[in-house]
Amino acid sequence: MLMMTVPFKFDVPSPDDMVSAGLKSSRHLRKAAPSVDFTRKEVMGDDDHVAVKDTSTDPSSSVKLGGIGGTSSGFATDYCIMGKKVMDDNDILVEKDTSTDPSSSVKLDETLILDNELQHLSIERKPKNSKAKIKKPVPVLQYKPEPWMLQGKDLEMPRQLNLAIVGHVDSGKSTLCGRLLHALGRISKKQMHKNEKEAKEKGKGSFAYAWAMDESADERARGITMNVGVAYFDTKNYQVVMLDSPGHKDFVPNMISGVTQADAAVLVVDASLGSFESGMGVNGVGQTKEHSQLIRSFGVENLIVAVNKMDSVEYSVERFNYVKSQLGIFLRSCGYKESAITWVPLSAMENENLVTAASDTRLSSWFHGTCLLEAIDSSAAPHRDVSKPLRLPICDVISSHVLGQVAVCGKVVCGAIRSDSKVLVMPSGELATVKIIERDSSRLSSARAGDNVAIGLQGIDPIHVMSGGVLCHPDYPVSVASSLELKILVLDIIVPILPGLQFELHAHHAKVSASLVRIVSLLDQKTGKASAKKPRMLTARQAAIIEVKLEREVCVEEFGTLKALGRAFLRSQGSTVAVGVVTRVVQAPEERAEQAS
Ligand SMILES: Nc1nc2c(ncn2[C@@H]2O[C@H](COP(=O)(O)OP(=O)(O)OP(=O)(O)O)[C@@H](O)[C@H]2O)c(=O)[nH]1
Ligand SMILES: [Mg+2]
Repeated sequence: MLMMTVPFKFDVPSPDDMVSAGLKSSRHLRKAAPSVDFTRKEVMGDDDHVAVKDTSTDPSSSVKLGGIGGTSSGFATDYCIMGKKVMDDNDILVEKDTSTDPSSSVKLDETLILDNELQHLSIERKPKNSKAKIKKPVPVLQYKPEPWMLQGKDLEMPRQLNLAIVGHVDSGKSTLCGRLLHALGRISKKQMHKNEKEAKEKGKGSFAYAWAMDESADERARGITMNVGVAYFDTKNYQVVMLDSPGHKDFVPNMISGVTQADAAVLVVDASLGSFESGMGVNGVGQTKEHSQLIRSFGVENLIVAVNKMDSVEYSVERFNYVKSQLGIFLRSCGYKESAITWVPLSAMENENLVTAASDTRLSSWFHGTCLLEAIDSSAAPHRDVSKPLRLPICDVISSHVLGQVAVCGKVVCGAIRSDSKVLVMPSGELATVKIIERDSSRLSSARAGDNVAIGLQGIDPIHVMSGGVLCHPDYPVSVASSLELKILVLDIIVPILPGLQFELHAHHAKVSASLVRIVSLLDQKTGKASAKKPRMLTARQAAIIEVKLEREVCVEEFGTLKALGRAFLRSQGSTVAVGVVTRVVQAPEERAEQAS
């Protein structure tokens, strides 16, 4: 039985909120393209304008696509994609032990993958007529994909690869992204020249390439990335959706939210003396480690490690080997297999080993592996699951001339969506008609699992559409939880976790205040078995089953049903205290009553 708890409300903004509010949330902006200026309410773009609804801070606020960087980048201009955070697979083997706790619904003999997808979000408005159109759900087992989902000319488009760029602050992530885009012709000469000139004028000449990604005035003034930036480029095998994450520790929530959609990741480390060490946390917590853990918890199994700034160590093979051995030990401890890590020494600044093999003999004399672009192109194809009913977690809600008054952005995590079909918008339970589907500004008639798209909706009041919600197949609504049972792994915390702890729970793009109702059982990390003793508290590195009460209903699925919607991050006082997976969804009472009737 659940303990009664008083719903938790943040009377002061949480550290995560303060970070996000200052940033208008960690939106994924389409970088190197006409961008959203969050400091202004309205900015007209050349081709279109976009209004971005930031339901987290001001439901009525809107901004329009404009051109901080002008429209000369050669990128399409219609809308911006926003997204936020993530966590993933820390494999803990857990065996079911119903003998100790029959109430726990932990699936035995399963590999626990702690996955997490977070996006900053705070939904203040309660939709009217909650769950108005939800029919009695059809059991998912009865679901069969329709023929159009498995064939059609849209399937011939290049596959998308959502690529997260992560790593310690100042390791050169944005510079690397900018360099890649420039080398691949995605940034015009004119735009590059402008960035160089302006960066120089501001005394930040070395950030000229990073400015292709860091477009806001704040980011440029501080010389750090705050929001996750999105840019596109093509390889032989993929259309890559590049997600440039912030490395600064204050912006981990944004990083998490940004990489929630990642299929693959590039971990950028700074090879220069002292910098690699600080990323590893020699003088405190380093984000090289934190990001590697988080990205693993999101289910990203293959990692490309870009050992950057090799120019600053004279392309020394000894330094590269040192970085590789030190970081390699840690990555293996996070659960990455040796064979799943590709090591690429490079210099983003000097454009060595990015899109072609190194030309500097100090590097080419000893490194004969793949350049970064080849490594990205060789990434394993993401699994596209169309066998399950449609789930599209809403990353953000926008409106534009092209897409219409109500449009959403996000990645289809399973199933497929087609123009002119109906979708169920959860958790409001309202039906809407899909009018437009766009992928990187190209119009599609349908989109399938794995596609990162913008969807224009019709026949729905915007009040019923919110980030953190989920577009579903009308007959198969996603679960809506008011309480959850979670299997968690506690991170390196100092203050123990006790029942009653109030925290923020992040699941895909949803964020909600929650409280720890009880610790069901402690799990032995080696055997995965629940210990007989009822723990009073949880400390660093412990694994446990817990029950949490949510202040507001959230769309989630059990991890065993759908991984992408079954991951959760627990954050308190501005840091991630635990990562977990949903083992049981306790549905909202009204929904249970409806289903019973
Ligand atoms: N020497 C050298 N400096 C580099 C290289 N790549 C980036 N830098 C410099 O490192 C600094 C930080 O670069 P950014 O690209 O902003 O780093 P970042 O990882 O995006 O930083 P955050 O997003 O704030 O975490 C800038 O001054 C860059 O010029 C490189 O290959 N060699
Ligand atoms: Mg950056």
